[in-house]
Amino acid sequence: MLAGVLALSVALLGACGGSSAAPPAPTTPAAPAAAAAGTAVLKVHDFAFDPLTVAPGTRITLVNSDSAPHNATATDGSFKSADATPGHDVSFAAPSKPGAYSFLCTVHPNMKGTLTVK
Ligand SMILES: [Cu+2]
Repeated sequence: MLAGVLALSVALLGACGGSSAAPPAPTTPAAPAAAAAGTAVLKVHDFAFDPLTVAPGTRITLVNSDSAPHNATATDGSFKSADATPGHDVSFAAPSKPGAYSFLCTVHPNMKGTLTVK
């Protein structure tokens, strides 16, 4: 009986320790900083855009917290998002050229914002 317990212990130790099989490689990109690179969130709430500064070409997600649809359309035509209906985010690419881009929501043209690319 004692021998059986010892044998079991040895087996468990062997299973835990000596295996040369590598654990799953730590390739999961869990770092928040890395995930944030190249993407940004443009928040819309109370019929107003939050100001946003991004790097050229950043993928911007328009997150709409209002009960009406909104979009972000550059007044110079350099970008245009689809309509973000409530609870349905849309994304678009920031211009590749640095600058301050005025934009508006074509559903509510009095909604204006500025996207800074640098
Ligand atoms: Cu709107």
